[in-house]
Amino acid sequence: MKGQRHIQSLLLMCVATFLSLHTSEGQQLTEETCTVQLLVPGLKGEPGEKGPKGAPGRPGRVGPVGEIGQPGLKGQKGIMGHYGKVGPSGMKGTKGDMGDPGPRGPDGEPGIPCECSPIRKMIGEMDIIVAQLFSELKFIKKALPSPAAVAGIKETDSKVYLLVKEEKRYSDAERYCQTRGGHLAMPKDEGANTALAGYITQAGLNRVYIGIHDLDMEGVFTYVDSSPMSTFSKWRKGEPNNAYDDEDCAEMVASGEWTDVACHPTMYFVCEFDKDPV
Ligand SMILES: [Ca+2]
Ligand SMILES: [Ca+2]
Repeated sequence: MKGQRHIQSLLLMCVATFLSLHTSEGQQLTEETCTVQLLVPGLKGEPGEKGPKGAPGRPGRVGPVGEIGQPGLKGQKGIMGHYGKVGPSGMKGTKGDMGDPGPRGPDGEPGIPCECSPIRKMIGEMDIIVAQLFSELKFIKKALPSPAAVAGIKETDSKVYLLVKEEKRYSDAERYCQTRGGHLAMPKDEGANTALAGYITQAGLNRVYIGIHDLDMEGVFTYVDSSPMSTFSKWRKGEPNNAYDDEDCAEMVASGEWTDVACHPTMYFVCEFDKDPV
């Protein structure tokens, strides 16, 4: 390229020279000048010294996407991250211990005057009665030998006797005792009979109904609980005599002896109750 361009420049110089000579001096001179100028290029010279390093070229085009690589080894544990959001509320806890008492509150409003003088008077009277009863009870406890005496009853080892100062027929008297869980008194040995006799005497009485009768079969006395009269009896001399053919019940007199009597007259009586086994 470089050589061709050199030849072209030489040709242009020849043409220009020809045109200028053609107008002033003649054709012969013109031919001589061009012949010298149209020779071939010279021999190739020796290679020059290596030039300086050129400037870096422009970056190439972006290459295709490469294949997915193999997973790498697990890295080391990172540093602690930021705190997360606050979680939902937990379950209600157990009740704690009671706290110290608080300070005293302010005084309340004054109350409305009540019209309760009658009630106050009644309460005052009751207070007096209670005090009197308390005083009497204290005296009785001190004066009497046993609680049984206070209650108006008499006790033996196995029985509790209650003298009832209400006049009743035999059947009503027995019903009264049964209603309270007992029977008319049934002395079945000398000890029980003596205790009953003492009870009657102490009360200043002459006779009471006891739980003995021959209502089921004339002449055959049994206890009111239907138990038979086997070994013990305390009939007064000449009794039972079934006087007027109308004596099917029994009473105890102050001496402790028994007599058969009619069942319909009313008189005091003694109930007996079994003691609860201790
Ligand atoms: Ca009889
Ligand atoms: Ca009789």
